[in-house]
Amino acid sequence: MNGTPVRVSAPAEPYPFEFDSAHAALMCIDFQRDFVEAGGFGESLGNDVSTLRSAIEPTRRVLEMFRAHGWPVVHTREGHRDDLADLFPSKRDRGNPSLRIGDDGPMGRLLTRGSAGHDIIPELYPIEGETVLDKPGKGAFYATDLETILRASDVTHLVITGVTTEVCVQSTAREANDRGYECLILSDCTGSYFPEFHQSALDMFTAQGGIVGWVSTSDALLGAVEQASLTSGE
Ligand code: TIU
Repeated sequence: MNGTPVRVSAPAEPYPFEFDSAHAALMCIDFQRDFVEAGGFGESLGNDVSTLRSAIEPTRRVLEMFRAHGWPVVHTREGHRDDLADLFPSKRDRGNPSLRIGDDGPMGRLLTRGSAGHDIIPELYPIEGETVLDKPGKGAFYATDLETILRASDVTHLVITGVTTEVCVQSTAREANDRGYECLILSDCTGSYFPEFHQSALDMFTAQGGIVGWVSTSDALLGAVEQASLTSGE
């Protein structure tokens, strides 16, 4: 709809997250088959990937809401160049895994751009007009043009979803916070292979008055946006 911008106040920890829709973007971090589906990179590290699935449906609802309003969406994908020239040996060899990044798996080469496993899951697949950002690291700002993209459209507030909570979501949120962005993580739209790490990461985020940012839920955000839209007559 791309109508008049609305002012949203979403219930959140440690206090309401307020933003002007003209300056907000949705981040969907690394919802890739390699992390969420069997046979991918996440499973090659010994993880039970089914633990991430609960984040998909709430994220789909939030994504639909951003699309309905015409608000910007950025999808990220962790992965490496075909020739692995951007893959540090430290990342390739850490943990001495049986399958390494770039090796062949059931969904093609693990965490390598162009392979089926590297792509985004069908449930949350990007549509035309949405940004797809490839990143070699855990944080989405490291070695990417994300900051330029956000500044070019005057984005100051980020709603963050994705996997995994304490790895790529947390790294991205911390990088964003240090760059002056106001960040809201939606707890039910993120997931970890370790439920206790999921909770700890969220707790660390909001402690000390919101030292890194805010945490809320998909329902709380959707309700707040609906309320704001009604009030503005959008
Ligand atoms: N292993 C794990 O929890 N996560 C990653 O390797 N990457 C992301 O979080 N995307």
